[in-house]
Amino acid sequence: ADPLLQERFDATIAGNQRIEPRDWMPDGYRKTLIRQIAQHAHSEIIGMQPEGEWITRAPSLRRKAILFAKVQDEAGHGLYLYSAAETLGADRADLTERLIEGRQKYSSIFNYPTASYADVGVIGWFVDGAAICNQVPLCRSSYGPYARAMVRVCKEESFHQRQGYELLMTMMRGTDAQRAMVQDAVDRWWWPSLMMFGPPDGDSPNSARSMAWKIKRHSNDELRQRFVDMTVPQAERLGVVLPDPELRWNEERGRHDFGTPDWSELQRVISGDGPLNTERVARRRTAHEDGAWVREAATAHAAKQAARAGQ
Ligand code: FAQ
Repeated sequence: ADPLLQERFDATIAGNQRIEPRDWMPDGYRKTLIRQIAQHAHSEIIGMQPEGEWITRAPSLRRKAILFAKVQDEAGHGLYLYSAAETLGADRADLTERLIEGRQKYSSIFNYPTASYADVGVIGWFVDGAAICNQVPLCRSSYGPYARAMVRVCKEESFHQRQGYELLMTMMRGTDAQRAMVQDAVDRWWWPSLMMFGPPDGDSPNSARSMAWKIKRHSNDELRQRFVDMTVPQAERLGVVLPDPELRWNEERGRHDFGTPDWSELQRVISGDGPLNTERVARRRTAHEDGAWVREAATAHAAKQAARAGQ
């Protein structure tokens, strides 16, 4: 690389300025961003499925309208993120192929089943809560289009988290059976939610470089800790027990101590062997194939418009 270009890139990063699509950037920086942004986009799109399954079974019109809005927001997030990846030279059709062929990852969390309507609430509370912890710092990520996409995404995630918590509050005011459903969902989602932040820092091969480039602003363990500290008082308020006997306030650190997630489970789920990996990807593949006629029609329409404009 031209040393002057590298120098300018380094100075931009050091000065907390933004790298923009037309700026020179090292190949590794571009590749890392495409990897992370594509995985993030895929997560939003696959992430529509666990809750989407409950749209036809929502307990009231109000809950149905809320859930519709949330799942549509996730589709929107996926689309902003694919657009951000395109500014780096990635091709959207190619990214989708990689996802449905299992060559590109998406978040482990979306491979778990949703057993009851309480799961919709707990996903909002935990999964969107974890997404907020992870993504608020990404609003200061060094790559402009990614950072700007995160601003709107985070605002919508806050609404998602609140709707989940409000749903759970309502269920906790209900019957014993409803309270048991909430506790059961909390028990099943707690550890997988902690795994969303990625492997522990010592086993996170990408972290050091991504942090030096200011793509990531905090380590996986730091963000996991923030999530625990944020969630514990919310659990108390709600009246549920987080399923970790080692969870307690550490006066000296001013933070919570907590147990160790089963990292072998995370590795299994990431490598494709989670409870619903096959079903999630198959559903995405079917949706993509069923949508072929829409893409063909849109392409034919665009070609006609272009021909007309050229006349
Ligand atoms: N699942 O070296 P690191 C949402 C992979 S929120 C699957 O630490 P890195 C909102 C990692 O890719 C969820 N794979 O990697 C929503 C890497 O593999 P590679 C999406 C994981 O990138 C809510 C390898 O392990 N959010 O969608 C996971 O520095 C409700 C080694 O890991 C984002 O994507 C995992 N949990 O840090 C939607 C946020 N953890 O690529 C619907 C942006 C790690 O080398 C409903 N991404 N891996 O083959 C990030 O912040 C980072 O990419 C991390 C991983 C923190 C996820």
